[in-house]
Amino acid sequence: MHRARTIFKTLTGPQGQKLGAWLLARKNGPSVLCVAPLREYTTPAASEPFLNGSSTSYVEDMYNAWLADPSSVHASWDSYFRNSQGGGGYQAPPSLGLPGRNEVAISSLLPSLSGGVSLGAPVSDKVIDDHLAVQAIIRSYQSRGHLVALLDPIGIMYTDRKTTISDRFGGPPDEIIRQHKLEETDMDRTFKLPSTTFIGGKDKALPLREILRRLELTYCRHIGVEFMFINSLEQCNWIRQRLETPGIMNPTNEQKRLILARLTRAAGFESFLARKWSSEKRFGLEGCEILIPAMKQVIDRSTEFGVESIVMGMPHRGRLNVLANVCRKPLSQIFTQFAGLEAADDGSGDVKYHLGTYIERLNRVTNKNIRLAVVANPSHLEAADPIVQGKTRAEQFYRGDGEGKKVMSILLHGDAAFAGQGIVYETMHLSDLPDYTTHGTVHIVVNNQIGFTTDPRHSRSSPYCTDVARVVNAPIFHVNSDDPESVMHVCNIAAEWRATFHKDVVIDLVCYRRNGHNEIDEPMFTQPLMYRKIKKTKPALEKYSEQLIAEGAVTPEEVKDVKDKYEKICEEALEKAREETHIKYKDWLDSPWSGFFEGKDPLKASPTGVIEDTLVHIGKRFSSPPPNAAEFVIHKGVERILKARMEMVENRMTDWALGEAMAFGSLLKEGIHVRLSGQDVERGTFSHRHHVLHHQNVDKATYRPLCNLYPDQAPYTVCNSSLSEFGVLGFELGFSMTNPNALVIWEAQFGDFNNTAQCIIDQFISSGQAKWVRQSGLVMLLPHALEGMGPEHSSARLERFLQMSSDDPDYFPPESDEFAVRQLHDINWIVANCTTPANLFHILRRQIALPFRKPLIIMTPKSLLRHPEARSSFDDMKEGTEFKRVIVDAGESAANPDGVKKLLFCSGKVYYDLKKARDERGLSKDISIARVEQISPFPYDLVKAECAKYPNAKIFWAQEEHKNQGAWTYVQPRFYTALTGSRDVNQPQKGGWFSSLFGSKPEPKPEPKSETEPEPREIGYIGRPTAASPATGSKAQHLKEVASLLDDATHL
Ligand SMILES: Cc1ncc(C[n+]2csc(CCOP(=O)(O)OP(=O)(O)O)c2C)c(N)n1
Ligand SMILES: [Mg+2]
Repeated sequence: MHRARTIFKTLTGPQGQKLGAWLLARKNGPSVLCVAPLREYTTPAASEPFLNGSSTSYVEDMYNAWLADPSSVHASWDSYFRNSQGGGGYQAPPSLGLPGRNEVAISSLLPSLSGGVSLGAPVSDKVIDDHLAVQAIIRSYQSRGHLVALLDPIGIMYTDRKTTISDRFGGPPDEIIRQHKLEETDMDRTFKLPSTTFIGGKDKALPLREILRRLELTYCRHIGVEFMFINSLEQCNWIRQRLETPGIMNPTNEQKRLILARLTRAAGFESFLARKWSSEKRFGLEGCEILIPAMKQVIDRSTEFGVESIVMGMPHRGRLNVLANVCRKPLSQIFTQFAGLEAADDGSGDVKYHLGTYIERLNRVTNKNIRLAVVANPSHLEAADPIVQGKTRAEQFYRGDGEGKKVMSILLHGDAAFAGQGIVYETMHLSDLPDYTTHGTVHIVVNNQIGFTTDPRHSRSSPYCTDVARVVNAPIFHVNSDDPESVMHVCNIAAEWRATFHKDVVIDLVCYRRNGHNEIDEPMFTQPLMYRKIKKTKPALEKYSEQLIAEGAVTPEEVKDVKDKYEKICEEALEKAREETHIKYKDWLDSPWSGFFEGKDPLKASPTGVIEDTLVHIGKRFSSPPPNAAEFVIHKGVERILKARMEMVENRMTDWALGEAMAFGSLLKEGIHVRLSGQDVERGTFSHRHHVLHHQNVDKATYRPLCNLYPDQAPYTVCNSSLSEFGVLGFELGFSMTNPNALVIWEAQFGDFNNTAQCIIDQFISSGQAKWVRQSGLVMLLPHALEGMGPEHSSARLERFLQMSSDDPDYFPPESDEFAVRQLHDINWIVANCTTPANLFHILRRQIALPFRKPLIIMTPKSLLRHPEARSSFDDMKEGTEFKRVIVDAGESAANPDGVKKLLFCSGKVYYDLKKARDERGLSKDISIARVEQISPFPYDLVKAECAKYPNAKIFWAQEEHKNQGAWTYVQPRFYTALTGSRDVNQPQKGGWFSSLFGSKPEPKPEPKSETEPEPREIGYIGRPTAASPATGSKAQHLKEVASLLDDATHL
């Protein structure tokens, strides 16, 4: 109803309404709505009386041929045209507009239109109105034909929020019939076709009946297309041509057999699993088996257009089938996942319908090599979308595939998730941004008209689940998944669209879910009517087999043969799988870094210091205006910044921005691509960076100093992103997965905004390696510090990152030269809060120097960006220097450690406040301050040594964050371990299930045995009390809190 009502409205415009109503009124007569066999519309108009509208093109052809060579036409035409010359006989037909070559004007059709008006007579208003009405109807079909298209294989009116069963099958509703004014005779009048339709083929005019029939069959049968919102006429015409041209959808028998074979495999795979593991969850594809032939068609066609590598993302539904039948992952590996075997390699693994894969193989249809990757994903629907895009973009970038001709992405979606998840929108908005585009993605929606137990009418407010794609002008092809040939047709168009325009396109496979949400779920609890219908619906494979047998394209024996052969393949694979004793997570890796790990000592990092010449060179280039400074006008403020930078370089000093630039520049020099992405990163939120200089008088004229350091340097990408965290952080994570030899950095505008990307942090960054043996060296820069700016913009929620760190608070690893690197190797990510530009320089460079990759989370400063003390000398960055996990006090306290009464540990910006207060209060001898720069993994060894150095000092952790926030809860037990050694808190379970799983802990250190042995030293807390909010909104309160913190810290 909803769709029917909408199409009726579109047939408005005074005449359009009448004609549209007429069309629908004829349900008892030879209705144009009665569905003729699909391919009949490709036949030309039935009758072509001499000189009626549809044959005028023939006359014109003759005339043109005669003009070129009179002897080329029949003598009778020769005589006709000869007599007509100059005599007002034949002339190229006029039209209301300016007719193009070979176009037919309305007036030339007058005899057939209005019965007896002579040629050359003025065109009546009625004729013009009727023509305009016909044009409006054609346009209405193109715009809204999809609203009445027969898209739903189970006949549920899924866009209607009130009724669930379609009444379209009962004929058009009465309210549409009521309005008609035109008579039955109008149906045989011939109308000129506008240049915006291709339904005529070579015919430039058609009888109205035929126009409507062809439009119905194009737009209202099994394909419903939304494209008229696209602003480009070229693109609209492109689509119209591929849908409307008579004969465009005529698959050969060979193609039909291929579709059938693929459908057989898709269905065979699910039924094999169902039989072998009937109680296992697999999120089968039953009801949408067409997905497999569809994806293969998109891939085949894209390969023909030159694509060599496809990165795919998809949810649970049909995932195993895609791995098996699209990627052709060995079936035995898939079946092994059902056997409940232990893993042979590291990691905690994931369930089978989340794992990724990477396959390189020959495409048998195109005979070209193709690489297929399915990115591993968590249960969180759609979260993998930006990851796929980032990975795709990176592959394009490193291959120099600037237009996306070689690498492309395909994203699969469920109908409920596509409509419901905001990340879909965020990802869509990256699709056309210069530094984020993947030059077009083919989106395929498995639209089974349900999400778990929820109907569309309760899960979305839009008519279609795909409406989000309209924001990027992507054409949307809804297609009835029980019509395999229509599905293949839209797949071809989608692949060609992507290859032609390099823009996103959506295929909405309208299907059903034959089982419950998973195989052990009962759908009748909640969708009884729907499932009654589904039970009566024949599987698509059965329907299509019958169709092809009836057409004579295959024999029943062949159908059976294909089925049996696949069954045999599955059985053999299962036999092989049974021989396996372990599963290997590495078999499921989506981004193998071939060659990266080979030949490397896994515990040896390269040095991070660089020679002074390099620092000077980068510093000077970074501080210089564009080489053509006379013409390139930069802002006076930027000029001053550059000058100040240059002075610093001349004094062998760096501030924060210079330290960062030195890290980037030196990596670029070494051939490492650096990519910095995030909101306003080019200038820097705090206007400290200025990596892109803007000509003050010329639009788009920019200069990027770090791109111009060395002639043979690696590329530097710095790009302002869309205002998205979830999408962009995901994208950069995907980017970082492609090439280990790149430093990929995402910066949050303020650290607190990372929480809108929490899913990427939880599901991918912190746990990605454990679940999917996939590494990433992604860096997150999160501005963090309490600067009196209120509750927001103060906290990047350091505590959350630390809480998710996987190092054991009770375990002090064995001390050795490899202590630091081994800790890094074993942990899930690194969390740091640096206080000097030199340490920032080293920690960024260390990301690449390590023989493995770990995500790095850095709390970055705000006020420290310009703090006169937060500077580093070149001496701290030169060869032989390295990242300092802890920066110890080298001042007066260190000179006489025994006299020190208080040892303060802290991290980040608060150090400078503590130091200032201490020095101002004359306590430099009494209080020593150590900075923990790398908080996780915890520097047990250095903390232990520092505590030992000050035997008489009381030890405190000082932080500016509230007690339930910041690093305190993370460091507290670890200080204890640093001071007392490992503790076995698992002791009660010793020998139990957990210790058998994770191995037992080292023996605990004995408790002090005698009264003479000292009690372990305690660690005290100095900082704000617990609070619900990260910071106060009152400046006065903030200052009071700071004063109190400093008083506590300096109190002896
Ligand atoms: C972000 C998120 N929220 C909730 C869920 C729980 N969940 C799993 S499947 C599902 C229904 C998905 O429906 P749809 O997208 O239509 O896919 P289908 O299962 O129908 O193929 C839900 C709600 C989830 N996996 N991810
Ligand atoms: Mg669904």
